[in-house]
Amino acid sequence: MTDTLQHDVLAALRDPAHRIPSAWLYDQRGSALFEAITQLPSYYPTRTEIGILEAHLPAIAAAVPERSLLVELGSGSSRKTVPLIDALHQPAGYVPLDISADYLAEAADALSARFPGLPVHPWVADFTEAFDLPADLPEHTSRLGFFPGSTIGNLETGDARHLLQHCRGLLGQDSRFLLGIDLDKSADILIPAYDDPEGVTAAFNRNLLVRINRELGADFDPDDFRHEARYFEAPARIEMHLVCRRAVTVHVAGERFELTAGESLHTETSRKYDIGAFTTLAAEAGWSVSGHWTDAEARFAVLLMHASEP
Ligand code: AVI
Repeated sequence: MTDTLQHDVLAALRDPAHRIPSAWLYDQRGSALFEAITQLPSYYPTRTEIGILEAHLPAIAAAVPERSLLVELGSGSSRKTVPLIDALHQPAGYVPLDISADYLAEAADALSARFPGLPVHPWVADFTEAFDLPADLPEHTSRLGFFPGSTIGNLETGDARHLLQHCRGLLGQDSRFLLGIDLDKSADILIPAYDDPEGVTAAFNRNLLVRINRELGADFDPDDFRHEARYFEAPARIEMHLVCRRAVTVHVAGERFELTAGESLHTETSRKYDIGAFTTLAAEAGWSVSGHWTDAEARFAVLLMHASEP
């Protein structure tokens, strides 16, 4: 783990784009701060997606065969998973996938307690790489992938296509995939969602420097960096940056780096799709969109996809 963080941080500091993969934002404190972000008034995606699911779960569940196996990417917040399992017709089992074994065990225990008869098979997997499913799965008719939260938007387009393709292979013929995407919209809504007046997203972003100091013995002063959310139009996305307030010298793993005032570390990209563009991307990966639902203001969309014939 440390080796990979070190590799990614050194590579980012040596390269002028200074891009650090956003997965590193999620240490224990980062995950707690992200959870706090999902409750902020300006961060609309979580509550909007929950609203869409609440309104349309009966229609979604009706399109999923009885005794399907639910496979969730990221062991998720029970605020989305519990209502989905409640709505599905005799789900055969639940397979939450997560990179964090601790978080996974907690989420799986909570789900098992809530649905005592449901086989739950937690599975440690990094879905930014190729991954497998457990071998000892309960009998099922077909598989339903679930990837809520618009987390797919944090992947580069090519990586998103690969992940969808990989899931198509893992979930198999006649499978479905239920997925949330954040839609493009005015910067007046997007910027405050990623730069909230409470400063929680700024703390989430700066926590990455605290993590790097702790795990790599680096000497970043987080106060030297200002959080910035930038909106770009093509392709539509928000980028999070940590901008140097002044010239900074930093030491990481025995290497010394000079950053100038205004230079920034790019810590996350959050793609904002339109349904047509995402449908094309999904089709390239073997999925056809069979239904989509949005909120009244078309901020967020939930897509149900069906595996296309090979
Ligand atoms: C996890 N992911 C979908 C969030 C997003 O909106 O891109 C991460 C996040 N970054 C800042 N706020 C939320």
